[in-house]
This record gives sequence, C-alpha cells and structure tokens, in this order.
Amino acid sequence: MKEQLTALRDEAIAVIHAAKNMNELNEARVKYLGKKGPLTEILRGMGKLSAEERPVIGQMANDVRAAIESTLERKKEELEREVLQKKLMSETIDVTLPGRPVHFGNRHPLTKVIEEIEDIFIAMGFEVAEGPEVETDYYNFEALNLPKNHPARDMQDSFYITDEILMRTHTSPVQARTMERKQGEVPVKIICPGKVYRRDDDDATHSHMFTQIEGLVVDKGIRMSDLKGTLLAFAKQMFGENQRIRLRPSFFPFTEPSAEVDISCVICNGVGCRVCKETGWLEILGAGMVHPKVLEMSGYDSEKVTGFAFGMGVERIALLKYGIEDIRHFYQSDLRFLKQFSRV
Ligand code: FA5
Repeated sequence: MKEQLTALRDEAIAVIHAAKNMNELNEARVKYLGKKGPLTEILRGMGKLSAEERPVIGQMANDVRAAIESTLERKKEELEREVLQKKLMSETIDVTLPGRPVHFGNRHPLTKVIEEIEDIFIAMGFEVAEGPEVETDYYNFEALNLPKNHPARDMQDSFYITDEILMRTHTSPVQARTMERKQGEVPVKIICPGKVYRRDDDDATHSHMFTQIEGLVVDKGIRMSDLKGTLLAFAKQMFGENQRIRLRPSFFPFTEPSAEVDISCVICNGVGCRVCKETGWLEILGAGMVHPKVLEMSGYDSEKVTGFAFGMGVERIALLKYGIEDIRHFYQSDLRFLKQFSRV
C-alpha cells in the first residue's frame, strides 16, 4: 500500500505540473482528490489493515493528500501569474509609436461665405431674419406684387406642392413676412439667408436648389443712393477695397425702379477676361426700391416710408470668391473638394 501511495503522489504531481491551464488543473484536482479518486479508494481499504499498519498508512495518506494539495496550490498561482502576464503584455502601450492623425472636419464653403456676408451686414446694423422654405403662393408671389397669371411669374419656374403651396423660389417672401410682423414699425433692417428652389436645369452656374441672401431696409427717407452705398460697402469688404459696382436698369415686380448689380470682375480687375465674357463686370444680385404696392400690402404707408431691397445668389459669390469653376461642386459632398476649405 505504501508503494501505491508513493506512486499515486508521484503521478499526481507529474500530472499537475503538466497542466497547461485552469481547466486541466481542475480536472487533475477532481481526478486525484475527488470522492471517486484513487486516494479515497485507498483510504476506504484501510479497514482491512492491521492495527499497527493503520496509523502509519493513515499518516502517509494524509501526507500524500497534503503534497497533492500544495502542488495544486502552487500550480494554480503559477497559472494565474501566467494569465496576468499575458494580459499585461497584450495591454502594453508603446509610447514611442507615432500617434494616429485625427481628422478634423471643416465648415462647408457655402456656410463660410454665408457667415462672412452675415458678419458684414450685421456690422452695418442689420438683423438676421428667417422664413420657411415651404412657402404659400401668397408670400412667394402675391404679396410681392405678382398676382396669379402675372407673366413675370415665368421668371422663376417653381416646384408646386399644391395649388397654394410651393418651395420658395427666392428669399423675397421674408420681406413681406417681416413687414407684416413689424406692423408698420420702422426701421426695418434685415438680411435673410436661406435655400431656394427653381425648376432650372443644373449646369456650371445654375442649380435647382441654391442659396440667396435677401436684404430689406424700410424707413423714412430711404433712397436709391442708400442702396448703392450699402452694396458698395459690402462689395469692398467681400472682394477688396478696389471693388467697383454698377447698377443696370432691370425689372422685378416687387421693386420700382429695379436694377441688376454687377461688381468689377474679380479675376481680371475689370480689364475683360473669359470669366466676365470680356465685359469687365460680373452680375451678383438683383435689387431695387421696394414697390409702393408691396409696402401697402404689408401694412406700411408708402407716402410716409420708403425702402430698398436686394437678393444675391450666394453660390455665385462663393464661385468668385474662391475661383471655383462649377456650382455643382458645392452639392456633391466630394471630400477632395471640401477639404480644400479647411484653412480658409
Ligand atoms: C430674385 O430672385 C429676386 N428675388 C432678387 C431681388 C430681391 C430683386 C429683392 C429685387 C429686390 P433673380 O431671379 O435674379 O432675382 O435671382 C437673384 C440671384 O440668384 C441671381 O443674381 C443669381 O446670382 C442667383 N440665381 C438665380 N438663379 C440661380 C440658379 N438656378 N442657380 C444659382 N444661382 C441662381
């Protein structure tokens, strides 16, 4: 029996040492110390031993159990250390590795231009107003002196939703909405940036959705020269001190007189080039003195107050500002295009 115990101890210790992980170690514990294990078997057979042998074998069995348990314990600690070591190794941070670059986004070039234009007008005392993109026929046309079936409605081909509701074709309805809200109070001095929609075919200079900035000033004694001075100040701040502007007679049903406003070509400085079609001038907006009928319809006495208004196409201004050749770049979400504006 002594040999059996010694052999059992040696075998158990060898198996424990060979265990590669906690599972194998637990299997060894159950195998050698479990209720059905060989040690329990030997202890059960002790009854057959003589009275002298029993304490000796009993003591030896206990020693074997203690040896197996302490070997198990040491092996367990060893395996736990190994697991910890592996974890530490896998989580080691190499502080000498180069960092991963962080990609910063940047604002869209149109947003930048809108903010720049807003800042220029805010500094001149204008407030920023807003209006809905889905607009009623009344505000988009009728309140601007464009009754139903008026031929000038053809100037702006529209996306209708119902007979009375459409996507606004310009930011001018905000003029009427603002004047109505102010209930005859002066001064009115607002700009309104926003998206507008027209059934225009997309090409290098046209888009079916584009951005306008409307301007409206109403007060006692507002004259055409105020309009001209305001737009000249804007052009100089936007494109440089040497900028000149010119007003050409034009027609809008909501202004009288009306004008198209050109700036001297930013590419050739007015000499004449391909961009300005050799004229030296580039058209950037429509403007005029608010039509008395429009003032009256929105609750102002056209005998007492006058006003000027303008509406500029922001994309066209951005094209000139950044020398971009095609308006469609603004809407294609091409990162190669957009990233060029991260530092401007
Ligand atoms: C208007 O929309 C008038 N509401 C402007 C106005 C306001 C006049 C207040 C008088 C008083 P017009 O249709 O010309 O006018 O458009 C104004 C500007 O929008 C144009 O000068 C041009 O820069 C821009 N624009 C017009 N159509 C397009 C288009 N399809 N794509 C991009 N820009 C456009």
